[in-house]
Amino acid sequence: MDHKEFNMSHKVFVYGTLKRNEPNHHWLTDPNNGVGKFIAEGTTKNKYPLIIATKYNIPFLLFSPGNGHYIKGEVYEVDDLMLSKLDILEDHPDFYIREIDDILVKKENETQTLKCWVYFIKNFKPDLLQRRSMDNYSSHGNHGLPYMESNNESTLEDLNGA
Ligand code: PCA
Repeated sequence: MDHKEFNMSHKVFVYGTLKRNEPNHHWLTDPNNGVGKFIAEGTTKNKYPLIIATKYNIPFLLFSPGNGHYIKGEVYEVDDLMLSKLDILEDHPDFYIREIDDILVKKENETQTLKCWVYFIKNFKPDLLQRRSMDNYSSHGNHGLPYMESNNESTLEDLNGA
């Protein structure tokens, strides 16, 4: 076994712009960011609200377990460098907060539970729970709210109601 394999010790479940064909996916495939290896499609074991919010149409998984939907996404195996790059993109822990959660993955007719890192929003104004939530994000969906790049700081206020 080579050393590269040894280093790939983190699993990350992505549900938003990091998925394939979404606007931030290139972060996971850029070799300068380290290793990001697609493992499987998966679904959260818990329900959460997945919404699009702020004027930049950013997808957010609200940490409100039991509300919303079982969320569909993709599991990647990443190395230390890639995890640190994703933390920069998501501005963890100031914007998104990375937490371990159970992700269900189908493998040869069996369902496995994988412990994965997931980027949640924990500090949000309660009225975001009233928004329409979805189970499968795409920037190009028929919601008509395509993702726009932003400076995370400028959107924090929007989210917290601060
Ligand atoms: N990027 C991360 C969190 C939300 C987002 O747009 C993801 O795809 O999981």
